[in-house]
Amino acid sequence: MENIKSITKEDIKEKLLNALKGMYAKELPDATMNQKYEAFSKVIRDYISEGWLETNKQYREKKVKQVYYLSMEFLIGKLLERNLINLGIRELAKEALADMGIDFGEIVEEEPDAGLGNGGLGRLAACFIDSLSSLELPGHGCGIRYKYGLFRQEIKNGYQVEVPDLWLKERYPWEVKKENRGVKVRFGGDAYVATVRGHLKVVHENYYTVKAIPYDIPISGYQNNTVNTLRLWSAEADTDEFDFVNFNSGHYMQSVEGKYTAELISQVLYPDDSTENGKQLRLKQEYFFVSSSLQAIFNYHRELGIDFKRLDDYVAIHINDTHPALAVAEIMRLLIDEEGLKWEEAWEITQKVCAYTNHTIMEEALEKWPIQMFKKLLPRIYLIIEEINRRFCQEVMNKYLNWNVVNRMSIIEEGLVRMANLAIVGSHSVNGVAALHTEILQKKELRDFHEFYPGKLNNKTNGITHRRWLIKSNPALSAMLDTHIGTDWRKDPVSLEKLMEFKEDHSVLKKLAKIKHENKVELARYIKEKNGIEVDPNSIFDVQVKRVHGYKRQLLNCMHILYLYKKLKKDKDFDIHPRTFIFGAKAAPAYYFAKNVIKLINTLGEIINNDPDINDKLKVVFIENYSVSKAEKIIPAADVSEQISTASKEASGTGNMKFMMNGAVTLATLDGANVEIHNLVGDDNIVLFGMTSDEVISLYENFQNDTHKFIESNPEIAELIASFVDGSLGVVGSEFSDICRYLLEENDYFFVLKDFWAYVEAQNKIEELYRDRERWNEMCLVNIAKAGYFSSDNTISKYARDIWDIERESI
Ligand code: T68
Repeated sequence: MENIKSITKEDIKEKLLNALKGMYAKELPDATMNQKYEAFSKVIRDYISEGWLETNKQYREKKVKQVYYLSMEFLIGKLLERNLINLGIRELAKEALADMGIDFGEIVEEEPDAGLGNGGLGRLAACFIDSLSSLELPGHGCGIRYKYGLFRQEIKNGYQVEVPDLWLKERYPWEVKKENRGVKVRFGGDAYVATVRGHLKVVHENYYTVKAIPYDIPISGYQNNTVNTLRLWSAEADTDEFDFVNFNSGHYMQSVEGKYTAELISQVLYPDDSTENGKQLRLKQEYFFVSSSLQAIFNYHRELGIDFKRLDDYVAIHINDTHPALAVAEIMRLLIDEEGLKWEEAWEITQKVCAYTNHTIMEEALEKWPIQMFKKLLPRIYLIIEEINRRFCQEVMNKYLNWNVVNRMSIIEEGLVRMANLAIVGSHSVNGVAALHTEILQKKELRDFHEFYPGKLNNKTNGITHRRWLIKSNPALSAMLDTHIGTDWRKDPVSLEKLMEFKEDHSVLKKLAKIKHENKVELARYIKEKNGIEVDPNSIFDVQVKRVHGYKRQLLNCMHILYLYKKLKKDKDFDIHPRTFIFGAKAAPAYYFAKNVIKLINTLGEIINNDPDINDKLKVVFIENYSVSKAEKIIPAADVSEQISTASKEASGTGNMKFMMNGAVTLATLDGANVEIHNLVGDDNIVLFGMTSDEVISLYENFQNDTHKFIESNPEIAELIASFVDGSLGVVGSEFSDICRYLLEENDYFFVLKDFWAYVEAQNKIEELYRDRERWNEMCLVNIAKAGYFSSDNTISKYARDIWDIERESI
């Protein structure tokens, strides 16, 4: 790999020694591993800084249009090795460290995982900023510097226990605090329209302010000079305001709240994935980072001297899910209150600047805020939203002359502010994240809007960065690809397709199988070390890693495992290829059903792994604290990728793409991006099962409480459910009460039972295919070859062209 900065090994070594001296006054032998990691990261950051300065300089001088990706979450994971790869010095650095007696693996392990996200949505944001830099596109991330990221999961006696994630315990070498770029965000107070010196003017007074301090993280591109910025905001008390504004005006309680609760805002990431959490602090977080990001963007462009009436020539704002939807109102506020524009002018610009991505159709994830709470916390913003809504409803009424339609589309309705409606009305583009998802939005969930704004709703299928999910996590496969298809795929992942030429080449197929096997050996070693479980790398590694949720149906997987177990118990000669079922999953702390599923997985593991009758034909492993780094270890070792959500419910999925890129075979429902995987690899290279989204949707339309009947006519299923409560799993009957309630009282809302037999059949097919190893290896090859389509570079190129209208800028 070329080393673009002409960095030498000697240079690295010298700089590392100097950094240790400068930062800790230590010589190498006395430094702790953490000090070595921090000093080494500082050296690497300095290499990146040159490009960072240059990138910012060029953007500023040329006044290029830049996109700001506003997201509550950036699940970036570890950065050190990523940065080395992008600088083109991974091997060189390894050698330099080895010369100094430092193990590369150990130093890399020292880095905390920046877990500033829940799951897919946050990881997507991380892949997107990675692609922006690698494609030399001017684009940055804006988010929150949570003091505590997603909780760390410990498993105690089979249960999930949540422990705070102290990722900032030591200093974080990748960030740069920019004290002088801080801004102030206003909360509370009173806002009203008044006549000031004969003019109508909006007054906002008696508010308290919170200081927002940016911490910038450089996001380097792959072997180019572009270094964009991930800007994360941290909340601090605004002591000036405490003393002078609120206190003197008699708002004692507010001032105290302002002072002592300010820091709470950026304290912790909400651990709810795909569910709404209507807490006031959450709304505060949302406005805090939206307002600070936009104020900083406005300050920057004011310094540049641009005409704000042409803001859309310089700026694109992306609203990642509804969490930053307040951007619509905040831009209006800044344009009207600060820049003095008229409403109509401001509105036209706001719509041109904003774009919104929808990540779910799940009703419970759609953010809605009670008016009273909203008004109290953000009175000026509420006034703006009211006016946006008044004008919008008028337009809808003019078109349809129908109150029902107005009520359905209104931003404020039934005492609630609907954030999705605000985002849609205020944006020029609204996109879904996979073809099927977008189609469902167009035909169902957002049908009224699709009709009202033809062309606004579009699809951008998600993607993943092949730099982390192949180059970094699977070096052996990457090297093998270089040998056979050359290195073009590293910069142009679609050219992975060249691998298709080798579809029938036995030696290439064998090499692929060998790499997979070695990755499995590695994972088996990890499992032995962490879980104390012996797993056989020759067994099928069948993996489901993702958040636990009813719709993702880990329960279906568990019921199949139980089914196999029971069969083996009844018939010791039952011939199956040995399987290792691997799970990794966090449950939202208050989602009791999900926690019950974790307990079930661990209970199955306990009983099956230790049952001599099973003779190692089945193993069940739960990998604690699933995270980006764990995913990097697990995914390259998977044979089977479980993507078994209830059709129509998983907007896209991105894990599915990572597995595919690493040569796992997808076992899937026709949901989210699985549909596109199927289209790419064809019937022969994926195993599909279950109801289609149309079938599921029509079942929901005529939902029948027929679960009991179904169980009665399926004695085998009845037997499986009975074993949850009859003590045969070695735990008391009440242990799985949440699961039983879900199946029996909530009528199996996600159709685990209805899809059960189809799933069993699909699993049999997997087994049959795996037994024909040549055929299986061919499937792996096709999956890798077609995975380039899902590179986030591909996705981001489309966002840049169709939504943001930004161009490549070589540095
Ligand atoms: C996921 N959504 C989708 N939400 O479920 C997944 N939600 O299908 C898709 O691939 C992915 O987004 C990327 O588009 C989420 O991950 C959240 O994490 C979330 C977080 C807070 C509140 C609500």
